[in-house]
Amino acid sequence: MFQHAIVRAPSRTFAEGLTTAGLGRPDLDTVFAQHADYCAALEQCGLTLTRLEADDRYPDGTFVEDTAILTDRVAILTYPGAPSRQGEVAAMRDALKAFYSSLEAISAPGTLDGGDICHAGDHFFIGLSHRTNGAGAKQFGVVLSRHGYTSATVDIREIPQLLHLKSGLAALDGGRLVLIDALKDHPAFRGYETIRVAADELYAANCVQVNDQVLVAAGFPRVHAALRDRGYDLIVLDMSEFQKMDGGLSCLSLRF
Ligand code: CIR
Repeated sequence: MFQHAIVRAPSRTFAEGLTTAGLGRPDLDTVFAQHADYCAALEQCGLTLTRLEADDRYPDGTFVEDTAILTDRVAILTYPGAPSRQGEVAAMRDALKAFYSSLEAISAPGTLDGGDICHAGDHFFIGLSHRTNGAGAKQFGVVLSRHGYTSATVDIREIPQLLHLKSGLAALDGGRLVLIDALKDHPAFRGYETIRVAADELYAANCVQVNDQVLVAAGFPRVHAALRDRGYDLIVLDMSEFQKMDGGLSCLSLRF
């Protein structure tokens, strides 16, 4: 069960962040409203929120997931692959000191974004992407094995729709995978029960289980039906403004 989440309010410079989506410029009032709804949903799931202050220097700073990976045994600060985002880690380091006695960290020449890390129980999938490089993935794998976790890498660099591995993959109940068709044949996912997401609902693959509920983006009825059929209780959230900046549900918090 998760008890806590760390979130960071969107900054007023949010619309200047990195994006490839081509969906237009986000409307700031709507961004703040959608973020408030997201935070309320986490609280509805029983989590206590630590809210980091917005920082106008970091337009992408609200996507806190990319700055750390939190596990039962260790917290690992990342070194984000986008230079404009590397300064975001400092505020996360300060926040995590209250919860973890020791912090590990990825360092140059390694780069790694938290969005590329998906864990199913004690096993981690590490996306090799245009943000997470081989050195970062290797450093991360070494830290994991020192703490008794296993891992496998998944190269997504040839899948243009995916910024991060978790843009197309989510793990539910520690072992059931929600994944897009483009990932279905990857050997790392062999043996797992899967819920498949078709290309036209790809954005909904980035769903998040928080205790007894699953947060899922609004507007993707087939993914909603597939999850409900398996008994999941959904909280459906409008994510339109975050989608414009390539961000999904998981990116907006760190849950632990
Ligand atoms: C970026 O390009 O870094 C941000 N605009 C979006 C980050 C999304 N994060 C995530 O998927 N974990």
